[in-house]
Amino acid sequence: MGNTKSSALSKELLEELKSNTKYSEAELCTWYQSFLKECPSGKITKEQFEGIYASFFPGADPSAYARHVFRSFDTNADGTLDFKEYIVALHLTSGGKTLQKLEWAFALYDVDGNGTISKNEIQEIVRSIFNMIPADDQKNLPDDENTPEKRAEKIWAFFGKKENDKISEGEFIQGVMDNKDILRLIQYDEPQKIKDKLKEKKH
Ligand SMILES: [Ca+2]
Ligand SMILES: [Ca+2]
Repeated sequence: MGNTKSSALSKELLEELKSNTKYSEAELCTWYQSFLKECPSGKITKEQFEGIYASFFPGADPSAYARHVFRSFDTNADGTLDFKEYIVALHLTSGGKTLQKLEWAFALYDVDGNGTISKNEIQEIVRSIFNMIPADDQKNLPDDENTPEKRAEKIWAFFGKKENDKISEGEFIQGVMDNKDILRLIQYDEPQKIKDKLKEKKH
């Protein structure tokens, strides 16, 4: 820290990020500078990440969802998000390709990271999403998806699974691609707003 090396992106990382995202070299370099300004250590901790979510959902409890999102972005599982993981996250949630987004969604739902999704894992993520929906909006949800249990049940039934079955990554991606209704049920739309706000902050 503090030396000139830490304030510049390495060539390797720059090339890697350029080829894996839609961002230009200039954008990446600018973001790296603001990233270091906000996180001088070069890493975002889970607490900081939860704090960002909390600030965008003053009337709700996004902490569980934020923890799951954090886990899904922390690809090397070291408990922090470095610049690379942060940029991949930004790319995925703002403009990534559908397939990449669905791979990420699978990782989000695969809570224990064992490569399949169980019904419990669906329930857990859906519950964390519900914590972010204001009570007033929950009242307007359709009757068969207005509780975490019902919504999880609906998703599970769509995949045609029995209670103790598992959903593989391939099944998950294909299923969601084939059915826009399931896509709507597995996601929470609000994070796009968060991304927009984060982007505003950068300019
Ligand atoms: Ca990490
Ligand atoms: Ca799993």
